Amino acid sequence: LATAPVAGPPTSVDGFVKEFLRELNFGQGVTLAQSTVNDQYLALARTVRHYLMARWLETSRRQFEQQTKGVAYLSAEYLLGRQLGNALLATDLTEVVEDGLRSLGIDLATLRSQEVEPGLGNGGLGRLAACFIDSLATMGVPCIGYGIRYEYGIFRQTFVDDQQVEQPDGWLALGAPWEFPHPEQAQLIGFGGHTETYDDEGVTRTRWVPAWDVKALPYNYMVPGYLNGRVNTLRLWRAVATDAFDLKIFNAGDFEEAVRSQTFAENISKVLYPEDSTPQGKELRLQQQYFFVAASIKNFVYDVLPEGFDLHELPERIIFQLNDTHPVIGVPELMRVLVDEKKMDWDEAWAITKQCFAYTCHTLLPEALEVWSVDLLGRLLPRHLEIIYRINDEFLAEVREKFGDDELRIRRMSIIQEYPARAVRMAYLATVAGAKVNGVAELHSQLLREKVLPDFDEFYPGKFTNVTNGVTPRRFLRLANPALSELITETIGVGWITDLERLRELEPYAEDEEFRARFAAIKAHNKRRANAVLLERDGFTVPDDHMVDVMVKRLHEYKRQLLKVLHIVTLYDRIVSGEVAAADVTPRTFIFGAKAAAGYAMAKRIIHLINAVGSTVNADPRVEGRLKVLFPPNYNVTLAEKVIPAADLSEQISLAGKEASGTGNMKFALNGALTIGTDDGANVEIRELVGDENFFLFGMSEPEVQALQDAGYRPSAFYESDPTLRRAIDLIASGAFSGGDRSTFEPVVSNLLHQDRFMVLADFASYIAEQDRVDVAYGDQEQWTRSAILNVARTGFFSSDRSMVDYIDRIWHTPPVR
Ligand code: DL6
Repeated sequence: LATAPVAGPPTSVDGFVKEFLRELNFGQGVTLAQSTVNDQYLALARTVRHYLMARWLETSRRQFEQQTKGVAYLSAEYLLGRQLGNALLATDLTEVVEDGLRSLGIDLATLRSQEVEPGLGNGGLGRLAACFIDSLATMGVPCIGYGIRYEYGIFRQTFVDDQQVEQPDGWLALGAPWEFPHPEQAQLIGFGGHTETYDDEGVTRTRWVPAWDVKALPYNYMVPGYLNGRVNTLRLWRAVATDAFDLKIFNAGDFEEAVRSQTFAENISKVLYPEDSTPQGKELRLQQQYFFVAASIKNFVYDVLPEGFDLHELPERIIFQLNDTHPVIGVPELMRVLVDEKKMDWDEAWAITKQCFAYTCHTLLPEALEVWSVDLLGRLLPRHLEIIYRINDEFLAEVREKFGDDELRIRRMSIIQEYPARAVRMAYLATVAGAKVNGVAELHSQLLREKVLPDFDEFYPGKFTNVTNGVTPRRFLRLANPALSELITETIGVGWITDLERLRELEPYAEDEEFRARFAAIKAHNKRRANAVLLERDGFTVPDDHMVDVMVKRLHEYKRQLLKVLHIVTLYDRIVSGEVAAADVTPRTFIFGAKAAAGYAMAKRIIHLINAVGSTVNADPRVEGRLKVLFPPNYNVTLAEKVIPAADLSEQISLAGKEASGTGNMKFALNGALTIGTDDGANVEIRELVGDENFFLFGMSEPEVQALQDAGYRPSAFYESDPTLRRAIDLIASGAFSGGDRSTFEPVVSNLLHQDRFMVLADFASYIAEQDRVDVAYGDQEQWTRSAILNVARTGFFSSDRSMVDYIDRIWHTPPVR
């Protein structure tokens, strides 16, 4: 197998049926007549796997043979979404499978809905990682994605009395047909203990003596390229105890104690931290980070590289891309491996390490920049702390050399923060060690350089760069929107699926009446399709003639779901107060999707408020047929694929300067929704590309935000001077949405009036005015559809394939494998 190309199974309908029945019989151990939907789904997944297997083996054989430079994408999160549809697309098997299953009386769509998506990520950052590995496979670039196989992914959200309740997400319970465990490639990962020096033939060396260790078991997943015969690998690590249990203690009858170490070890990969943009700073989290990064580096150095590989050539062979600061502990780990294990000279090792890492920052919120207390690090990873200290000493000596003894600057730039507690600034460590540092949209990269890391930008000219995020057109257009994909392909050919800029060729069709009619019919079709899903999972639907206005993303104050709520309350108030006749209001359904981190109290209150406003609005006959608020719980990739193609309006309303990029904004525009948004993150680039006339811009720009901040922001001043705003806030405060209870949302109201960190009140008037323009624009359906088509035609730039080209050109310099 290592040398011969492997033949795949037949791709005829008959061939497929045979393979499928074989899997059902021999894999699941059931006859067709006995089989459940889950049996059939598992058998189908395994059958499709067969079709990918030859390509997978062949891809890794060639990558090994050619030893070209590859990417090791280190990410604590991969928000993959369902696998089956993507695997069928990548192999062009959808029709064969559909026909084959039909001949057995089975509906492919039913089996597809049986799949539980692996929710191994929180939001944008994890989904971005999934898009990137898809693109790299499609472009034939060697890449291993490394991460954690969480037993429980992002929690399943339910609502009880309008409030979020988190349920565990046991995504593995019904079987995990896409994974390949490789226990024989397990790695031992140490923790705690102490370091000691010893004499190694006249050289004093250090070794780390960990106090305890866990085993990291790799689970491989296929990452199929689109119709190109390539399959890359995603390798996720699971933690297990080195000794499952202590038999002596077990025999003595203390069963709990006997398995204590097992439970302790397995906790490391038990559950995803459900935090987004607010890191936890918890010991288990650091354990997770070190666990997966150390296992990945060991795996690469000891198993992936050929025997006898000269580690001085490591930078020509691999780039470890750090997806935010979560994997940054990999920097001292590689140093430890090179210096302590491979006995390399420190300076040589550091020269190599600095070329092997690159760092992507995904935030601007100061509280989201990870720091680890020196106490904790020293206790859990004593050798790594020593290495970090030395890196810092040498770095600060260089700073002194360049800028003199400017103590303030030294303190500002030190990797070790002294106040309020001694801690390691992981973003600084990543910046010092990274060959390149990038932000994820033009504005974000600019602010990163100018505001977050200005000293470093000055010290390292040329180190900072930008790569604007992207989304995979396979999943988010071709799979999610089959009807639009068909129209596009019929109009401009299929090339757009791997060359999304070709969507530009659609531009002239915005003026074609027949094309517009078909485009509009597809939107209507997608709304019906979303309705069928919503009806089945949540029991509600969007009325036929409504504008579909969607805000789906993690719940965070900076994203400003509250601004959206104030808009809804304003529209509601206009009608019920008689200011506007219901008949004059554009019928709209507002769809929210948002999970709040379990420990983020304000975010959970906002979810409560959205649901409460929804309950009141939806039950009020005065606004019936005009306003509707839907909040399907448990928004995830699977739901996104149905809701986004149905949207007319995309809400991207964060305070300028706070959203690093956003990727939902790209998915909506690509699927023909118009955006109402601030000049923030990638919205800026979307607006520039689609044109001002096809984008609803509102709110302060980032410099205006800064100016208001500097002048002293007083939210109450806006409340006092804007009667519309006052009415909306007073209505919430009055208990109108909480059964008359004024206390329920008092914390939300009082936060808005007295703090309002993200300036909801300052942007309110501008938002309402722009929303009124949206209503007017929606009244002209022909023009609206023109704009929607132009949004699709002009947003090909946001393909993650383009992001990958930028990473390759600006950071990685990795060629595709022949
Ligand atoms: O880059 C992916 C994604 C961006 O699109 C979002 O704007 C940004 O909020 C998100 N960042 C995080 C930060 N988490 N941490 N650390 O999730 O990244």
